[in-house]
Amino acid sequence: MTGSKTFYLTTPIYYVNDVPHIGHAYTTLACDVLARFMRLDGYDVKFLTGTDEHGQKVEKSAMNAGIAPQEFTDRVSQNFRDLVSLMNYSNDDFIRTTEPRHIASVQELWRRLESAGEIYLGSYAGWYSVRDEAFYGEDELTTSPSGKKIAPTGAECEWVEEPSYFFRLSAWQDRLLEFYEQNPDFIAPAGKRNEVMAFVKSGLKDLSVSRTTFKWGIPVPGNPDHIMYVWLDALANYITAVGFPDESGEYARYWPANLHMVGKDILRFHAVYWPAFLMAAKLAPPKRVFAHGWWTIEGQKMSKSLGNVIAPETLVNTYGLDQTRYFLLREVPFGNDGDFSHKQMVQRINGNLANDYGNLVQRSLSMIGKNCGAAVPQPGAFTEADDALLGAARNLLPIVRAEFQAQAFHKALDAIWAVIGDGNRYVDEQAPWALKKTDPARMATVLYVLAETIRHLAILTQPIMPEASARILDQLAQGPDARGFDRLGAAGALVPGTPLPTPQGVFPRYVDEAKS
Ligand code: ME8
Repeated sequence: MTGSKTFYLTTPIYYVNDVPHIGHAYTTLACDVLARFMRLDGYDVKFLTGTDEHGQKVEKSAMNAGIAPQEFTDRVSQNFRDLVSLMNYSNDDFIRTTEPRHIASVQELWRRLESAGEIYLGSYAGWYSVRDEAFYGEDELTTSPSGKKIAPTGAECEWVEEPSYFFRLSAWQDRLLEFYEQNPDFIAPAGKRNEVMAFVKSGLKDLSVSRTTFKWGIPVPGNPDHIMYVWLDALANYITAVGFPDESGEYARYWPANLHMVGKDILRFHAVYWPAFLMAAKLAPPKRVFAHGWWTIEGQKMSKSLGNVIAPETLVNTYGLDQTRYFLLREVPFGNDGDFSHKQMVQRINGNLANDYGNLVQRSLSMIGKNCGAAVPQPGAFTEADDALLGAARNLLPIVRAEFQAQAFHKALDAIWAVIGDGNRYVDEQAPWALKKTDPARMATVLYVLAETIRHLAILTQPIMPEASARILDQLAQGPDARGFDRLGAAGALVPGTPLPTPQGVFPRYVDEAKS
């Protein structure tokens, strides 16, 4: 760890009223993959996830379950902590908004906003959706056949009238637009940036930031009849986790965050409200917000009523952990919506993993095991074909790094798989099994080139598939110190004669039980 290059990235904090599904697993997975990549690339990383435990929605769910909100959140937030080990996430912290550190942080943020004159007391009358925990204007709503007011997200709204504090969001319109202009990478992908800018240009109203008609929230300092609007509370988790209000220590080291990863449903909160709150409190806004797309299941929206909600556990138990991690990030261009289908999953497992990557590793390593005394072979002079393959493997890091920095995970994987394809073609062309009799020295060179190529591939696939990549690196006798990106290229080249363990398959084929 260099200590100088830091990278702070966050997932949304998830509402505890739901059990985790593929969508939650996806967002945190994308962050995990990026966090692992940055650590291997020498960064001092802080990767945060957690749970959003206040608000009317959670209070209602607790009431329905017949227990007190705190007991309810203690119980259900565990589901999200369990997801961490299930999916092999490497987060450095897990924040819960009911923790004392968070309550102190949000109350201080409030005080700063209030003393800067950014918050005033008024009264709110308008439409509110508990499901979205969001206010809507009359013009945004439609009316259902039964006369209910429906938000653009499909959520039902109710009329709310109560005293409320307001944040002067309207005063931030121009400064937000200026901020977006000056920071063209702040919102990604580009299409989403345009949407947010159009929304801000259309005019911002002051935002109601407190409620009085229910109790499950953080009290407003100096006026405990009010609790804070759950989004003000929730967004502040990102500064709480780096020690705010203490602005030395982790805050100085990691803030502003390099990346808030979110789903497209909550982009507005992160790209409009959050930078406005921060700038109003004289704190630095984050550097980037990436809004990824939405998963559907076999072409349909995921919903409890359709009974098609996929639990991450089901995916991991059915297809394997690294297979699931790979599929989710390879199948869909990151940022676009995606569809989960069993057929596509099986195609990816059997095609990309078993036939392409697995086959390259297995046939190369088993030939080395059988024909080179189970040790790294001694290469002779390299031919043009050898240099071409090694060059492609050694050139991967800058390509993959640029794609990761743009959160184009699918493109990073495409680049890695292009070299896997080159590797398989090289094996076919060089036919080391034939060289065994005709030219054993050349066979040794070919197998060395393959082993060295595989070493590069396995180092680079670690962020996506940590376990499978570790098993490949074990088979190349590459210990924990030999797995960082600083070992790519000649620096970490395999040493001829190093004994190797017996090779074992890493990517089994998926066989549909119904068809077997
Ligand atoms: O909004 N496809 O929490 P939440 C892809 N507590 N991603 C999905 C998804 C799907 N079908 N469904 C959910 C909240 N997600 C607030 C956040 S942050 C300060 C507060 C993911 O539990 C996606 O990341 O409703 C989405 O933004 C998030 O879950 C919403 O989680």
